[in-house]
Amino acid sequence: NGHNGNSRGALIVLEGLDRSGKTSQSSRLLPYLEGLGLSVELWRFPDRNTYVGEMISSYLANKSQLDDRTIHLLFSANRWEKRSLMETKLRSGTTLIVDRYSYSGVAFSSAKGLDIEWCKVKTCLSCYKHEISFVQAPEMGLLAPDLVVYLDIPPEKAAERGGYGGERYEQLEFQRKVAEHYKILHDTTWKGHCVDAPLEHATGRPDTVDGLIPSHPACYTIKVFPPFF
Ligand code: NYM
Repeated sequence: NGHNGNSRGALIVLEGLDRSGKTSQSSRLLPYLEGLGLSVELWRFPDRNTYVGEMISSYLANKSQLDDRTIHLLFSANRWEKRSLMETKLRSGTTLIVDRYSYSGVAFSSAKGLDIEWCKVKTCLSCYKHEISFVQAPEMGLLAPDLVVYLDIPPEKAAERGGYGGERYEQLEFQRKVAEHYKILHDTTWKGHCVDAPLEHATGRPDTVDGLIPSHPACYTIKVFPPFF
């Protein structure tokens, strides 16, 4: 019923480690949702097609060096530059499946151990734990997802899948840290929220996760989280 003019599209986010299967899952989810008669688009962050995205891409390819905070803010800026188009699409009834979003921003940057002092200077809002407050702050005001699916895979298994592509961050040791930080997000920020199936308002299908591949070869479990912002 995404086409009746009144209902907006749903913002569905897929998160997980590198090689966790987000791309396979999103390309599976797309035809599934289209089959339900919805208008759907597949997005991903970083969006490398913008000027900011080019800077990110060059950093990831080790062709440029950037301070950890700088790249953190570029990832966030890359979401901000797509925000209004995102809102327009959702309001016009298009459902967006987004491969990575703010959760990647938080998990990857905090896995690098961003400076806690700067974090304190930037926040003092006493609403989030200091370790993650700075990295979350630039995300405030972006559109909250209706559904966040975390593809939980052991880092060792992800590393076995056809190897990493050689970009920055694609190393087992670092991915282990990222997994820990996704878990910290889950145990702190996400804790206490309850899933109220907001997708129901958006598409009438609270069970959209059915479109994913639960028994995808390898061993992740799919966790569904509510949005944190
Ligand atoms: N990444 C992605 C971040 O560090 N912060 C972010 O905010 C986002 C969206 O970029 N290793 C990292 C995760 C990945 C890398 O993503 C490139 P992909 O999905 O491989 O294009």
